[in-house]
Amino acid sequence: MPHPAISFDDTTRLLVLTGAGISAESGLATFRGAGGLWEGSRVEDVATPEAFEANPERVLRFYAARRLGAGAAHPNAAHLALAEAEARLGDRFLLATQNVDGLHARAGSRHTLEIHGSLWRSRCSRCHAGPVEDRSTEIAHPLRACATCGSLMRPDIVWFGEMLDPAHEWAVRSFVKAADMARARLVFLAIGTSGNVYPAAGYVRYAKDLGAETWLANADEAANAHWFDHIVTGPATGVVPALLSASGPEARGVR
Ligand code: BJW
Repeated sequence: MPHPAISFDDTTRLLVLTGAGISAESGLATFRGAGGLWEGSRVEDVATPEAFEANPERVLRFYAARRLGAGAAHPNAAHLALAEAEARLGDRFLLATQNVDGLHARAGSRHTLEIHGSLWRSRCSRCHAGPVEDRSTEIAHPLRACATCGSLMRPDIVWFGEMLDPAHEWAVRSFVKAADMARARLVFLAIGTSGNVYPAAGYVRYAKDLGAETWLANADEAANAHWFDHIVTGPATGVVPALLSASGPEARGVR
């Protein structure tokens, strides 16, 4: 059975949403699968402003350990395939990633919205100084004081209950609307995400409502799977390069 592939024409616009699963084969743990727990806690109990207020050291150790892992990891074939698709499509390509690991940029992606922030920046938890670059991996002593007000620095990460950058939301919606207004073919592709966390999990519905063809490439079931026209089950490095191969055959063997 040939690998399924998305068909592209000269007008096709491609909106991609990635999640932790695309970095799994680079050696980085996902959030909700096996090994996705942090010291016995669910991600919902660690990645919140309340968790930071209650025990900042614990939360900062979590992010220092994540920097250690992400710094040692390398982009894989799926990250590289997205960078190559962007090089072919130019402005007709947009990548929104929920990942904070920076691997898309290291693979060469440029039109990327880091909608949940970045591991590699911190900002003040009180006076909102920053964000500033932060490459610290000191798990034993993770606390840092803001140079402006002396309060604790925190990762420049979007936690549960916090707003995403409105400019990112606007960029996603504008990309979809522009395709609709130009009557261009729009393809939405989600990769390696469980479809549990909003607003990202709702992008597929928004795109589909405006006529997009929707694809999901994931290792397992996703919570929002019912909104996808095509579901390709498998590891990202195995399926994404074929899905994006410009000259690939029309999709076959997918449901
Ligand atoms: C492979 C693979 C391989 C494995 N190949 N695949 C609407 C309805 C209900 C609730 C809400 C709603 N709108 C907002 C909310 C509240 C909340 C929310 O969504 N809650 C849900 C739990 C229900 N959302 C928010 O609070 C967001 N803010 C917001 O909306 O502000 C406005 C507002 C505020 C308050 C109330 C209402 C509105 C902010 C969300 C921020 C999420 N932040 C986190 C942590 C920080 C980042 C970090 O530390 O890295 O982001 S949570 C965590 O989940 C992380 C991820 O980016 C995110 C998504 O996880 P992801 O990427 O999908 O990973 P997994 O592990 O879940 O799945 C991996 C998948 O990969 C699996 O399916 C595997 O099968 C697969 N896989 N190996 C391919 N090799």
